[in-house]
Amino acid sequence: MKFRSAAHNEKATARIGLWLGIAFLVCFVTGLISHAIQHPPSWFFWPSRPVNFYRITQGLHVISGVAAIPLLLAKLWSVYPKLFERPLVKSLPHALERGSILVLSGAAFFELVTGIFNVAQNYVFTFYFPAAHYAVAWVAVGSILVHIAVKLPVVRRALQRDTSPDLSRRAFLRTTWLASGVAVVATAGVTVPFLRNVSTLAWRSAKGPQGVPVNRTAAAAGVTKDPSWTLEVAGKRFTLDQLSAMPQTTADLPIACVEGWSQSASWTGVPVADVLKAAGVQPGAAVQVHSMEQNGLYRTSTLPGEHTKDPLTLLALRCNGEVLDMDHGYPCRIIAPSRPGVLQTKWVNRLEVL
Ligand SMILES: Nc1nc2c(c(=O)[nH]1)N[C@H]1C(S)=C(S)[C@@H](COP(=O)(O)O)O[C@H]1N2
Ligand SMILES: [Mo]
Repeated sequence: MKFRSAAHNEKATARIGLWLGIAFLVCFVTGLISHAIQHPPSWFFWPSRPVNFYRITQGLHVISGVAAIPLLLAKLWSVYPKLFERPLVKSLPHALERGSILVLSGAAFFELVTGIFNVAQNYVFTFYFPAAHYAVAWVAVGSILVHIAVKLPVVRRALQRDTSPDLSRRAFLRTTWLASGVAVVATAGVTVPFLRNVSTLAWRSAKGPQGVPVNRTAAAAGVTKDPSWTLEVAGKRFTLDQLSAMPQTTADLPIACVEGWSQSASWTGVPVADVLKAAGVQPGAAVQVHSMEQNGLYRTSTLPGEHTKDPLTLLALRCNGEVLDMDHGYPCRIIAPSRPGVLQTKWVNRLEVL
């Protein structure tokens, strides 16, 4: 079969492939960062500043993933006649090449589809999302590298060849860029403030109490108001009145959920460093944060020393000028700069020094 349509043309394929490669690279690197912060290897260090650093890397992760969807579809469309070429296998290198394309397409689809379901908080799949999404990312990147190595001569030829201006190829490319751009603009408002009102497909534009969305409500977490609540820090106990009487810090800090939304708010509370000091703990100690939640994957988190030292790492008592809503973690929660939302533990009742 010979396809003569402009879409099925090496130059178009190579151009789209280049952009798809860039989108996947950004997505992969930002994904690795997010994974490392949540499961830090011993050599890993994540700075607490700038305060929006994680918000930006995670925003890029979601945006590059969304942009990759139209690019992947266009790329497959531009090569699909080749996918049906006969004979299926001509030689060993040819078999490897085809095999890697099969693995690559499968892994890429898996990543984009599970990612979209995840940001939509639609956990239809039975496997554990983070582990599967992380593992398949390596498969995708490995097969992309094989694919690039195999196709490099073709790509070079295609991008260098001085073809006469081909209006229908340009139209195909323009449609692809447009589709990618529309997909990004329609969703990026979940994390980019000035697009908030533009992104009609944003999965999280609904505001929660105090102007901040809620990921897990107190009811869902099985947490209720406890009049006898105290905060235990290295064996010492603090009442809410005692915490409220300590010097308070107010700062604009974002919640940047790994599920792809982020939003800044004004938080007021006691720096964790001050609470640790009041309990006689060495500054810069790493801390395990515990919450009143009994079950649930996110009822505890670890605050590394870089974060407990930072004067903007707060045990927040107030949000946007009001006493913390029950759903935002009343009586107190962690809000630390440049940290995934999943580690901003709510309903805190104990800081355990590690
Ligand atoms: N104890 C506890 N804290 C938690 C969670 C949780 O399930 N349990 N969810 C986390 C997640 S995933 C996010 S994104 C933030 C969201 O905070 P918010 O609901 O106040 O917006 O809280 C974090 N803190
Ligand atoms: Mo989250």
